Amino acid sequence: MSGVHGMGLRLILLALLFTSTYAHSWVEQLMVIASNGTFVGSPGYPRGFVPRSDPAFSDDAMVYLLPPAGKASVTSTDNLCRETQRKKVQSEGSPRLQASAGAAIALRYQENGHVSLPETQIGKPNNRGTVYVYGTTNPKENEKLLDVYKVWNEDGTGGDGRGVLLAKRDYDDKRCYQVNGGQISQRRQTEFSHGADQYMGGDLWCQSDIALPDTASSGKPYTLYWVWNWPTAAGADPNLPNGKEEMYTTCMDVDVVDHSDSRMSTKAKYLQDQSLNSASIPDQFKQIFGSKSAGSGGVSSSAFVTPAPSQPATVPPMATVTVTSFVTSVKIVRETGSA
Ligand SMILES: *[C@@H]1O[C@H](CO)[C@@H](O)[C@H](O)[C@H]1NC(C)=O
Ligand SMILES: [Cu+2]
Repeated sequence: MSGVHGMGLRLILLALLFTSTYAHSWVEQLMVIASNGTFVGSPGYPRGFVPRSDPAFSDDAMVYLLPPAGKASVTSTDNLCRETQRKKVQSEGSPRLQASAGAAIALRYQENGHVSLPETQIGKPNNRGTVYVYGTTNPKENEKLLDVYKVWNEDGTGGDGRGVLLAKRDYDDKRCYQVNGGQISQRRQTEFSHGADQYMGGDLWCQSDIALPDTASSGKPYTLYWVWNWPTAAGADPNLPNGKEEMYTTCMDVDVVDHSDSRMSTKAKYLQDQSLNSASIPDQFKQIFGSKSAGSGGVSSSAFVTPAPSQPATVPPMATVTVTSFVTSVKIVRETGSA
């Protein structure tokens, strides 16, 4: 070890190398997951989607930060959806996902360093924040975050009862990475290698895998709210002695269609050996099916309550994470302060 001085220098170099690629996250794409765990059909997109290939694209076209800049806390007037996502409007060329009631769906997003470069922001949670996915057939144009977030529940009895909590997921799905020089990315590039594809390039996008309720009516849109809680713990960052609230959302609709082929089947079985370009996340897939095959009735609404069965062989235990690496040792110091 070259000591504290060398470590500090390395941190600065890492920061310089990676700040330009640093951006926040939003749902880039929705895919239906077949009963073998593979994505099928055509992608769907959030409301008002601006693809990265669009000349009008910038992070600002898709990012929605809460509380808004300049405010310390979320308040009752803060909208859940960014202005361009308050109405059920799609951009040309970026249609809604088509899926049947009960279908499993992957909400795909880019980690942009939030998983692979934990040293760039201190005091963040070990799981890189928690994603809450809410569903409703009765959305409001001016839906308020605090009427939904941690209010709607899996039984649909929370708050005004218009919606349900479909899933609660770790932001880090334990596979995803941005291609960069950080040790987490380097390790995952080897462990979860895949051919570059038209959407992800060499990166591997993250997922929140959920299931639509079996009761969603065909012929109608079903609304999903993706809410990522990414707080800074108090006391971790000298510049933020009280910590910081920080959340991001994406609002989207799915056209519920009557296709039996995208309906989840109880004889679903995850194919262990499949291309990562179109594979759902095994443990999230099992959580969805665990509650389905258990015949709980509520199905997706209770998906996350069912304990995840033991991880399949393709997901290495987290114990393989090296604790001797620079990145990890810094992370451990910071984790002691996080919530
Ligand atoms: C998984 O199932 C889908 C839908 O039935 C099928 O199109 C696909 O080929 C299957 N994947 C593999 C790897 O067999
Ligand atoms: Cu960010």
